[in-house]
Amino acid sequence: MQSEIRTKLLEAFSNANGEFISGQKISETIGVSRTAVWKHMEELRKEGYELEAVRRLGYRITKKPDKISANEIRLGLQTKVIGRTIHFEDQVTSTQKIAQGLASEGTPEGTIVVADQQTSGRGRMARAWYSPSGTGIWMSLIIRPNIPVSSTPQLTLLTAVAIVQAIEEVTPLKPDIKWPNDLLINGKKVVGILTELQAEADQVHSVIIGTGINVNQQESDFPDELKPIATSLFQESNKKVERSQLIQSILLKFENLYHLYLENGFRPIKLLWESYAISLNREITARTLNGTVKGKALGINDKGALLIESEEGDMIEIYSADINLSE
Ligand code: BTX
Repeated sequence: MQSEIRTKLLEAFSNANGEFISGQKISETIGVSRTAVWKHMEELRKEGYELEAVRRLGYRITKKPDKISANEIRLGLQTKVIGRTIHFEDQVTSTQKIAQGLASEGTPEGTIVVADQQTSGRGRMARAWYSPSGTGIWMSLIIRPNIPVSSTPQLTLLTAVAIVQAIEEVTPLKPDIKWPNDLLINGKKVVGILTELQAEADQVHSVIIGTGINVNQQESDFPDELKPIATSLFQESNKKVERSQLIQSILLKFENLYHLYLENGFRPIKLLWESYAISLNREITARTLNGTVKGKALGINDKGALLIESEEGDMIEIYSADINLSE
């Protein structure tokens, strides 16, 4: 009951778009007494909301805490499918693990799993992803596209474009994409993407796209080994970013690009991706499970693989690797 009132209250403020709403109107809309409204306002204050109360005008929210919850993400979310089912937890081992369980149980397409903190966040090839509380976005999205397994790397690239667009919308920053899954600002990693599949033969059951974004960390918040290679949106812009707002923007950008992809194929996504990529037309070293390739990155093909012209002059397609850019 309590949380239902809270949801309605936040919804009323969200619909008011920053304008004042009278105590009377709030009490009518959510069906509680004016004394109860006042008590709930006090609760919101304790949670870190800043409220302005003006006689005769009523109340308005002037600042929301940077706290993420299912409600914060849902209120004001403009998508139709993506992010419409939200699983939020304060602490999890890995949102990927929870998303895999939900995907097997048949959760609707577009379900997201978001946590404030991960204790065993993971990157590719069993590497660890540092995911402390209160500062980052640790999120897994479940989708069920009707595409062959071989096309699924394209979704990592699509996600990277969606996140760049969202960061550009919410902050003054312009991240670069380093193939296949890193977003960098001033050469340091601010976002990592991990795409995992549930598939059988060539039939994709679900694709689970994990996104880790360093949002409000200061340099001292990173462990020493990450300080030289990692950064956050706050470090780069000197402005705190409201995580739920960035999540909403990512979900909307993703939904739009995903429609474009399902209707028109990978080509438009490829063009967008290339416009943000820093690894193209440069000498790179790609470390793959099968060895190291040195050469010039020429572009990506229609499957999303990186095309490298090796030092020996061969054209090589790479589907998974760690890339070093030569200076
Ligand atoms: P990756 O394998 O490309 O990158 C992992 C490497 O990045 C690590 O070995 C380390 O050097 C560095 N690293 C670790 N933590 C951070 C960090 N917070 N910021 C910058 N660099 C870091 C990238 O893998 C894919 C990461 C996906 C993370 C999301 S979070 C939500 C979802 N749940 C989950 O367990 N993983 C995904």
